[in-house]
Amino acid sequence: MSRKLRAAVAQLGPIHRADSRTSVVKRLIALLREAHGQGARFVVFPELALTTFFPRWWMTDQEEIDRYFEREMPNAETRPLFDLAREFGIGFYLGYAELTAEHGQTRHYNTSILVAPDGRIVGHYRKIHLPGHSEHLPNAPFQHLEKRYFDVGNEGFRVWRMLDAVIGMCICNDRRWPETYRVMGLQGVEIVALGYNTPTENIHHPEPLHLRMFHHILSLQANAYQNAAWVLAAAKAGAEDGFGLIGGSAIVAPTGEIAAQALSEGDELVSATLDLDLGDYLKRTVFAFEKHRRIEHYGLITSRTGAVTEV
Ligand code: CDT
Repeated sequence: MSRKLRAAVAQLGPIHRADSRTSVVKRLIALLREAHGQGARFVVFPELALTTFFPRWWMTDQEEIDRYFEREMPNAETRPLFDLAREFGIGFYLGYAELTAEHGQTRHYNTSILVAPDGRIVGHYRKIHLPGHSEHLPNAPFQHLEKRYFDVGNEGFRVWRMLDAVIGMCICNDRRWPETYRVMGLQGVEIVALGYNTPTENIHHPEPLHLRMFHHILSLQANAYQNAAWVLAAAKAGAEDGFGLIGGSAIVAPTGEIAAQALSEGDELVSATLDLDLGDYLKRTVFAFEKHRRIEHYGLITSRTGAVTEV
């Protein structure tokens, strides 16, 4: 008998700078109720789901920056979400900005958590591939200051067993890098959960708008297939204070096919029934890692960061 899991991605429309966390959590709760109505047992919320995508703003006052970060999770604002999820018996992924202290040092991470249906936080991931820049770009239409506001994640790409599935997490830009999925694939991942905030415009190069969506979905489909895993991707979408984010939240099957996709740029839930055994034939055949991988030829992947042409 194949293992089935009803799961959903909960896309959020824009969150403006002036929006309170309390108002955002009400929206998350409305999506959670909808997910429950559709029989979902696992819901993926976006990256930095509690606030606007603040790395677009240049800020120098650390107190102002720290207002976008959470010092504990759950906290007073998010507790109602945790409580209702536990009541419904729904597990979830939630992205937020984490402020913590490590060895006496203050750290800022772009974080996601995996919360079990009983309300326990079972997994924690800190974004590794931080995109953008750390200096002010006065001529750009907006900033992408993740390299300024966040430390690089220090916990690797891990997986957890929850809801009878092996679940891994990553965040936004991580989804463009095959290494992200392969490290999880080598731990037997069955579901990769991820949230994202992808601007409609590339501030570094004039890129046609349609390519933003194409590269997003291409990355999900290729990596789902190559690791025979489900990929559940939840966007924050629409215009936040006038700055556009792509939608396109999607559930992609281990075959690389799109099982469900959001149509709007607003709050929208899409769900699907995941057959967790669907990827097994790929793991036994074309992507039987233990038979076909040739690690003796992959050394450069971990010994070299940038491309060097020696010919
Ligand atoms: N949030 C985030 O990581 N956004 C990046 C923008 C990079 S521009 C190519 C993303 O990969 O979508």
